[in-house]
Formats: sequence, structure tokens, C-alpha cells
Amino acid sequence: MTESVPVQSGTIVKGIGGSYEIHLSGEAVVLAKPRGIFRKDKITPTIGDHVEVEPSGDPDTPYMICRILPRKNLLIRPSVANVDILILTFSPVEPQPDFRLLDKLLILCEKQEIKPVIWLTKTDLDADEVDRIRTIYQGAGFEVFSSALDQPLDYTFIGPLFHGNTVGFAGQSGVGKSTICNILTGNTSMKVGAVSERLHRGKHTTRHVELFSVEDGYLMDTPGFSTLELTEIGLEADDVQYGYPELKKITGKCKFQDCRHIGELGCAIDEAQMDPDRLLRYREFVSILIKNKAYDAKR
Ligand SMILES: Nc1nc2c(ncn2[C@@H]2O[C@H](COP(=O)(O)OP(=O)(O)OP(=O)(O)O)[C@@H](O)[C@H]2O)c(=O)[nH]1
Ligand SMILES: [Mg+2]
Ligand SMILES: [Zn+2]
Repeated sequence: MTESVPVQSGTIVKGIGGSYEIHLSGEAVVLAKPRGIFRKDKITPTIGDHVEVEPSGDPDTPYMICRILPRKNLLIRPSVANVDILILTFSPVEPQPDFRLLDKLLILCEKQEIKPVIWLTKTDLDADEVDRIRTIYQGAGFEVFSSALDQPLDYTFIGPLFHGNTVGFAGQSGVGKSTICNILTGNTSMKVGAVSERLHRGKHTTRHVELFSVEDGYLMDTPGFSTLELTEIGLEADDVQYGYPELKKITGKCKFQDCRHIGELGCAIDEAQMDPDRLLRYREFVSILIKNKAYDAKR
């Protein structure tokens, strides 16, 4: 009779070369290598994955990942799995906010069943611009939070976010994601980098995703990024509306039931009172995805 091998479950918190650090349910963090079968099946273990491990017999890497549990979601940028809340971190200056990126992330969150929270940093550098952005996005129906380097964080808002949740950060390089992560985890282990004097942009200080335990949840610091193509994240024209909750106000009010609000006859878009720049971006995204589909169909 063969002895049964004890299987333990845990979460991938860090990748190191081809190995992974796994936070086991009972607090310990252990090193594990994935079974070869994953590579054969083209499955890459990802930070945030819930896994099962068993002893490997190798003292250098004492555990083996034998199973990756089904994922709630999987993002490619940042590359993370099982995110419950994504903090879309943007600053009014240094770097200048990329609103196309923000709106794309809002669509993506909706599609992947992630709760988005918009976090505006660097209020100390341009409070008026932060207020302007807050008004637009709160008006659209999103939760918006702001912070400044010289002011303590408002924990009444942040604390409840973590209860049992995996909270990720997403945004351009230099907006202050690692700065916030350091404050929230109470440590200084995440490297924070100055913004370039010449380009007024971040320098991609954070290179890898890492998960940290906060209360009974996880927080993930992530590398900054500035490009996210609608097609590479698998979106279709009909998905775009989900990033624009303002459109719910005009459900059923347009002349045509399948109106996409891109200039059709009898469209009720004016009643949505959408911010004009957000409407432009909505229409641009829908048009890109319609064209892309037509192009794919011809091939
Ligand atoms: N004035 C001001 N500076 C801030 C604030 N938050 C962060 N910074 C500064 O912005 C710079 C970049 O901060 P990081 O935390 O490294 O930014 P990041 O988003 O992690 O950047 P990447 O890791 O490159 O993606 C640092 O010099 C921080 O001190 C803020 O609220 N106000
Ligand atoms: Mg960082
Ligand atoms: Zn319409």
C-alpha cells in the first residue's frame, strides 16, 4: 500500500526564477516548483493563484505545485490572478494621467468581475486637477479616493476593502503605487523610485508583482504600465458600455433597441449627460472594436 502524500493548499505570493513562494493556509511561506504538466498544457502559475502543493523531496525547493485551482479571473497587465478589487491609481501630474488607460481599465474590471476603486495620488501637487477628475468619475458612478504624501491616509475607507479580499494596484509608472503599498503594509520593503526630472514620468521601479498579507486579505504591488490594447484583453464592442455606467440612465430610450450611441438616428445619448471626453473615448473604443471585428471576419 502506498502512503498518501499530504496535500496542502495556499496562494502564490511571489515568483523567483522558475520557482514560487506559496503562502500556506497556516501562515508559513514555502518554496515550490510547478509540475512539468503545467508547461505542457501551457498554463503559467501566476501570482494570486490558489494552488495545492505536496512535498517534493528536494531540499532546495521542498514543495511541488500539483494543482492550480480554477481562477476567478486572470489579468495580463499586471499579470495576476484572482483579483477582487483593483485600485486604479492615477496622479494629476508627474505622470500626466492617461484617461484612455483609466477608462479601459474600468471596462476590463467590469468584464472580469473586479470591483474598481479609483485612487488619485499627489493631491499635494495639483488639488484642483484631482477635484476635477474626482467630479467626473464620481459623477459617472465610481468610488474615488485621494491621497497626498504629506497627509495621513483615511483608514475608514481603506480598512474594509481588505476583508478577505485580494486587492491589486494598476496604473502608470511613478503614480505612487509602491508608496501606498508601503504605508498599508506598514513596511518599507517595496522600492519607491523618484519620477524622472526630464520626462516627468516614473522609471519602472517595481519590476515584479508581489502579494503581501494585510488583515485577512492580500495586497499586490505591481509594475506600472502605460499600454493596454482593447483587443489584447479580449474585449468586444458590446463590452465597452460596462465601463460607462452613465449609459444605464438611457436604457430603452434610444429609437433603436440595439443602439450603440455612436451617432445613430434617435439616440438618447444627450440625456446621459456624460462627460464629453468620456463620451469621445467610449465612441473611439466602440469604433475600434467594430472595425477590428470586421477586419477579422474578412480574413
Ligand atoms: N508629491 C507626491 N509625491 C508622491 C506621492 N505619492 C508618491 N509620490 C512620489 O512619486 C514617486 C514614485 O512613487 P512610486 O511609489 O515608486 O510609484 P509607482 O507607482 O510604484 O511606480 P512604478 O513602480 O515605477 O510603477 C516617488 O518619488 C514618491 O515619493 C504623493 O501623494 N505626492
Ligand atoms: Mg512601484
Ligand atoms: Zn443611443
